[in-house]
Amino acid sequence: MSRASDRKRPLVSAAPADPSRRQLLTAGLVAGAGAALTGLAVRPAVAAGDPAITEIQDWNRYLGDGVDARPYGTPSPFESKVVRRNVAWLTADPVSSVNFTPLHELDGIITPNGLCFERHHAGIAEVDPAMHRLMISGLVDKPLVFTMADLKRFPRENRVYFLECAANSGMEWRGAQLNGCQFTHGMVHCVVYTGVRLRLLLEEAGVKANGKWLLAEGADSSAMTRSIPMEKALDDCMVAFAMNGEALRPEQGYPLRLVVPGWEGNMWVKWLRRLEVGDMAWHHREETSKYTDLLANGKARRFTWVMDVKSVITSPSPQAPVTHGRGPLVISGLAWSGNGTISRVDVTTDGGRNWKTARLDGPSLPKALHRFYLDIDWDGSELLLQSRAIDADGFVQPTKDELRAARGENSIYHNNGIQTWYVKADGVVENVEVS
Ligand SMILES: Nc1nc2c(c(=O)[nH]1)N[C@H]1C(S)=C(S)[C@@H](COP(=O)(O)O)O[C@H]1N2
Ligand SMILES: [Mo]
Repeated sequence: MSRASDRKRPLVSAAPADPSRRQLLTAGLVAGAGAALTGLAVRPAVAAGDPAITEIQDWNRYLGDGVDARPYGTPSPFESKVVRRNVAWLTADPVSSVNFTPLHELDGIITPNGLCFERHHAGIAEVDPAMHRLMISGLVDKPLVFTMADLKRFPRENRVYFLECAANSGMEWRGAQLNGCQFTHGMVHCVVYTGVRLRLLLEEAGVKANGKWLLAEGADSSAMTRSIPMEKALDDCMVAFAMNGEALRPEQGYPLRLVVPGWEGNMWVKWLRRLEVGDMAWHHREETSKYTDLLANGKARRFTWVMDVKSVITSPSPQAPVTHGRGPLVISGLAWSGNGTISRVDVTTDGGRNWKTARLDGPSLPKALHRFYLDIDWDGSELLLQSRAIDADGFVQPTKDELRAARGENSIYHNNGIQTWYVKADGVVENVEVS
């Protein structure tokens, strides 16, 4: 496997955080947070003569748009900074590239459709659904071709799943690099999928006894052929035509995508047009150098499909600094595991000396994002914030040092190490590492 030829390897341009300062942080940090609050004493900052109270605003004076003005609603113009962003130096060309979910601006567990990160190998295919077909071929009793209308006559189901690119956090393997959870962790999204259980379609075609693998292929010009073991295909995979209640977005594979719950994003083939049943993994034929994890000794891990337990604090974070000074502070973040549900998230404010159990809030669904909070009374001193997730199978999110000890620093994929945010006294937040 040739590393230089891997298009996903980032062209590192920024220097990692200054190691001398990192030591200083570890040595000199004073625990900055008091006990978690039960009743919050938020003292609203009301100033005498506040124009928001004393002045009549335009929206109070004039009629607004009518119900015919916005047939498809979009966010308030005041939210215009909440957008997907890319990192220009990361890839040579935006057509084969990635952008990132603005995790620091979101709450709850569902990613709005227009903010789901995009990863394309050959740009967005604009597919006419009337011309779209899904073919099931290969080692089956009865090869089948479905139209979209055919697929919508199968019993359907709704499931909430996260999708994480295996390269998420891949730029952080050698040290803190990108200043914001949008960039360090934003290759993940979580939506409600509506679709048909893949098992139903495979049963319709009748998989032969030696049919052990599926080759999934997309209709875009990259085709994005991926091999999927039959046990997974028959377990919880879906072919989905809707996300968050509406048709898939073109960016996410309209009109049809494969859903491979808990497994790395590259297998979730978009614009899905063909499923070929075979007796061996296509990996063995043509893809031996892709989606492997290169170790320090030159060997590579392969077939690392499950996305490991992981979490990140989304606020405060470098793009979401603390602007209100000391007092009550909501620490909020996301946790997820490809194994199932999250059973616990611990949060530290002092770089890992003391941990508190965060409050998981909202639905706890297997292979979906989980939202956690820790409500603290910030005394205004420096914080080193970290979160550590534990999944229902007992897997504990490792530190970055533990990961590097196990895998070296040549990897791109599967970096689920604990993230550190350095909150300064003025509320500015920076991506750092502590050891
Ligand atoms: N047909 C097709 N499917 C694809 C891709 C692609 O380029 N073409 N990219 C894959 C990769 S690497 C990832 S991480 C996910 C990203 O899904 P998203 O764009 O919905 O975030 O789609 C996967 N499916
Ligand atoms: Mo990916």
